[in-house]
Amino acid sequence: MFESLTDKLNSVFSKLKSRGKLSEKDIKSGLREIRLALLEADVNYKIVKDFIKSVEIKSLGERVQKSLTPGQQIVKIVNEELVQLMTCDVEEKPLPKNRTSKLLIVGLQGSGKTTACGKLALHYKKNGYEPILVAADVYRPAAIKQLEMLGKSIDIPVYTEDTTKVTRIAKGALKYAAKEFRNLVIFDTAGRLHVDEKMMEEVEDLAKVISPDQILYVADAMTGQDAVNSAKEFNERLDLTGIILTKLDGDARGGAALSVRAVTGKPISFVSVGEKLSDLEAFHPDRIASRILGMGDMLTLIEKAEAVFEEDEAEKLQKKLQKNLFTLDDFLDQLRKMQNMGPMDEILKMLPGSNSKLMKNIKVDENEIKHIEAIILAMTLKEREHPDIINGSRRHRIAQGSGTSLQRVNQLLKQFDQMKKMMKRFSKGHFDMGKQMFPM
Ligand SMILES: Nc1nc2c(ncn2[C@@H]2O[C@H](COP(=O)(O)OP(=O)(O)OP(=O)(O)O)[C@@H](O)[C@H]2O)c(=O)[nH]1
Ligand SMILES: [Mg+2]
Repeated sequence: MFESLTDKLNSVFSKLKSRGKLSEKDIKSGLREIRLALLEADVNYKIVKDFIKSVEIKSLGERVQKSLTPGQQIVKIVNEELVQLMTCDVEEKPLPKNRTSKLLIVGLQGSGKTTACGKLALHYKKNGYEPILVAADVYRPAAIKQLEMLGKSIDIPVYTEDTTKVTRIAKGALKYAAKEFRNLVIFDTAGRLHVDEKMMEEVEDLAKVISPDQILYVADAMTGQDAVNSAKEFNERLDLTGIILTKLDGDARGGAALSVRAVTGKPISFVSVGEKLSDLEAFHPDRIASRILGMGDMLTLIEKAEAVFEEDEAEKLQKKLQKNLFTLDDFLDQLRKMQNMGPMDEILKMLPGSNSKLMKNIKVDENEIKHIEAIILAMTLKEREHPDIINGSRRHRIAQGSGTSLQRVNQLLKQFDQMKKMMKRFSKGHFDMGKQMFPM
């Protein structure tokens, strides 16, 4: 996410930070480079102009904090301006649970609407809502099938009707929701262009019939300014309430993320960072700014961890560690949960300093976890609980049974042992972050 923009900004910042004092000329040339980086990132040119102006005024202004070097001061200002750029003054209202809320999902073809409907349904289900999905994309039978499959995978009903009149489907869906006491109805619609008058009228009619609580425009971040411009056109017809930016995982530049709020005046409500239904994140301007500046995003990381690890789990683990009852099965369980947080390299990017050379050199091999899994599953239950009994001949058997090698089995047992020791120290409060960052 945003790799190329982050790299460029960081090279400007490291130049600025390497000097003790900054002359007006240094600042101006730094700003020129930031301007170029933003334009290359496909940020709207007018927004770039205003942005640079505002950073310039603040940088040359009097308010210089003594605790920061001039270079750090500029990074701080850029950070504040980035947050400002993506922040919407209108606060988004949470959806009530005591009546049926309606979400209308619209956008261009292939932008990720149907997937976003599935992601929203899962998100709200996890937050105590009872959603249904409605297939209002009636022109392709495959579109209805796709939504039905998504719904099935997360156990959420999908309402369909055999007609091409979307308003009729909508009325049917709302009746169904009322009958079944469902408090959230999510409408998936066909992709359309704002210049297609007939299709735009269709979605306007649909909006009139359902009077949605939210109309969310799904924009493919990878298409940069095109996404932003079409969001603006849709907004003029439909009065959007928010934007879902998709495919941010593939967006190295960040132009859409940085421009769309300012151009449309509407907030980014969610971002989508992968194809899996759990790859949806609430949008926080400060966290995204922090990621753009390569400062990581610890809060999102913690939330992701909280979503997969149960609340009292840490406590249970700690007890097990203290009593020396932490087994290889527990180890495997932890690894699997970590995998559920998303692709490992995306997770690493949320750590501060992830753009440093050291971090970039860390290659995560997802196959490694498959090997570990195979090795642990090839052990007997007793071996998993008491790895101490795994002697030479057992090691040979496990290597063969798992289709790996003796070396890998040895390596895993050693890692497990080290990890246990480290976690024990951690739980006793003797944790030295610097030395123990990468114990494995
Ligand atoms: N990498 C990545 N892929 C995504 C994301 N969101 C959607 N996709 C993929 O993009 C493709 C199109 O997604 P759909 O949800 O079918 O798009 P749509 O807007 O419903 O498409 P139409 O109904 O044809 O207009 C699919 O292959 C999705 O898996 C995302 O955040 N990241
Ligand atoms: Mg679709």
